[in-house]
Amino acid sequence: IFRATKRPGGIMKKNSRLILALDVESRDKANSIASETEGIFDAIKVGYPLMLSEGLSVIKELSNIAPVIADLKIADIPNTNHLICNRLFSAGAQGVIAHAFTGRDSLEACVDVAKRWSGDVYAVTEMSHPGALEFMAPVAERMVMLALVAGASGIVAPATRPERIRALRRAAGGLTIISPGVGAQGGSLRDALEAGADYAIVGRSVYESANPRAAAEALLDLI
Ligand code: O7E
Repeated sequence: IFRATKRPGGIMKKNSRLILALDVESRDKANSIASETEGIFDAIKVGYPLMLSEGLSVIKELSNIAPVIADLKIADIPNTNHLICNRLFSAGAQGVIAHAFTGRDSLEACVDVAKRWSGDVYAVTEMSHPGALEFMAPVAERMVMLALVAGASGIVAPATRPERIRALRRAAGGLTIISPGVGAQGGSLRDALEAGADYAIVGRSVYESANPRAAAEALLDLI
């Protein structure tokens, strides 16, 4: 049952291997940080904080600066997932984040829509916070297998636990691994990349910095 229908690697262009998590709550702030750091990040991840504050139109705006990954951690029945993904891709997202725990049919619904838009789906397996050890970590490898079977482009694995990135990389084969938890949550950029992450996701340590461009460049220097 684990015959993979994956599109390994996805379509994101691998350059700096850094993704900016833009969890600010105003369009102006988002645009100014994205512009200041233009050219550094391979993608910008936009989530609930910015989309609930400013609406989906921020996706198109920011995608003039870098490809946008819409992070609503989609976790519903297949039909609803289908509708959500269509909204996000038609708003200009290049990728979406979906939970894997909802099961194969729900994840496949996201992948079906993504394929139509030539976009990416990244499946959440094990999250970076301590609470992820309660329910997610024990079944994370199974969720990676599900991501492979469903045809996702990649998975999300925790920079706070590089040994888990290593284990999930073994299960994930050629899937792209994007990894949050660097900086504010205590994870090390180098350790995450060395453990097998393709990209590190960085938020507060850049957007809360007095000089976001310098903070981003300092990360580049570490790679
Ligand atoms: O801690 P920061 O400020 O560097 O931000 C990390 C970002 O990654 C933030 O948007 C958070 O919601 C997200 N994230 C995690 O921190 N841990 C996870 O396990 C998963 C995500 C996430 O983005 O998942 C989708 C890629």
